[in-house]
Amino acid sequence: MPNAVAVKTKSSSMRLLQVLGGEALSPPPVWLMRQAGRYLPEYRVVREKAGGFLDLCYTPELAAEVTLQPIRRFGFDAAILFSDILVVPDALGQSVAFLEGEGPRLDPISSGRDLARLDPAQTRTKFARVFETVQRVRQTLPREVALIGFCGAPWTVATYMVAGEGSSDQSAARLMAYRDRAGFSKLIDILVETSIAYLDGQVRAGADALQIFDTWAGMLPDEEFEAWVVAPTKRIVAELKRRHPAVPIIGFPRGAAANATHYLQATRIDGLGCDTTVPLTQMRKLSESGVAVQGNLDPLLLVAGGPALQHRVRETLQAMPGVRFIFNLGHGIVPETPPEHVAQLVDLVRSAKHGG
Ligand code: 1CP
Repeated sequence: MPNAVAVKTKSSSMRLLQVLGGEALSPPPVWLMRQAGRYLPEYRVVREKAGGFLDLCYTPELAAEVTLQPIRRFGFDAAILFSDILVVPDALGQSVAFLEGEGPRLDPISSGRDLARLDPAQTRTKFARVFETVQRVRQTLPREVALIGFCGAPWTVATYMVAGEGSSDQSAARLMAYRDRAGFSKLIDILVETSIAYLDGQVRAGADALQIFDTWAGMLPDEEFEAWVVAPTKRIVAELKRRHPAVPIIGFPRGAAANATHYLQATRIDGLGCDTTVPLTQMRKLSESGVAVQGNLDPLLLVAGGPALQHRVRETLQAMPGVRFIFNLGHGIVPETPPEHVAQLVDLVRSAKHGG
């Protein structure tokens, strides 16, 4: 049975929900990962005013403003809550800092004993600020624009919690998982439970759809992929579906195309985020398993613009007639992106004629 059957089209005016609920639309709905951020001058103004990056995430008035900025400027079909996946460890009590130009720094968790530092009960105050942002945004957004809530998947969030920073090979988390399976498993359990509470609160506050970002899903051997990517995501999706059956969930297991069919069937997500390496023909095939597919333009094409961008957008749309497809990037917008190229992209997607 296609996963889509369970999802009702909550509001026929939201094109994103129509596609996640089972329809193929032409032109497809379009939004972009990291559509709010440093490439927008109006974001940089608010960011200065907020002080630290986490202060921005926890100030509902400002976080709501930067969530809405790309909607005003480009008219996307969906807004994504402005926050960060590392709000979860921060709210749990692990110290998180964003260093200018260097990325996040956390006080690393290196063994099961360090887990005593994490306290799910204390997440309430900080999460409440994020939920207030969701509420404010939903009140202001046009009816036809969907609001996407999100969290990082437990595996991806754990890679930052264990290494204390971003890493290209996630070796610290992979090693902890081999050396201290019980401790690592406990960390993943805490993240599953906390992510459920976090996403549940976002839905109650007005989020129309959810995305689970598993940015670092792509480096694991199959048993580890099953234990740390598939199983935790499945638990989160099952519980959210039990509480909110009409709210669709998009999974984004970046770099894991080889395992995508298993991932989508086991987790029962409604939408599959595809990274830039997934061939368009494979995206079409994946959609036949009963999910909407989302992606997967190379973010660097948005920096380059011009004929290369036009060519690829056309190719993408031509590959998707009749497919439940959401136009997006294969990973987040980079700060060097000229905003004019984003406006061009939205025009290209909206004006293209493709079958379907
Ligand atoms: O200085 C600044 O303004 C900070 C830059 C920034 C921004 C704009 C960070 C720091 N996070 C964000 C916002 C953000 N992060 C959103 C907002 C909504 C949107 O517009 O999309 C979302 C959904 C995220 C998710 C996120 N944060 C992910 C998953 C998606 C992805 O891009 O892979 C990850 C891995 C993070 C961690 C993170 N936060 C920020 C940085 C620089 C990083 C990456 C660190 C690294 O590993 O190098």
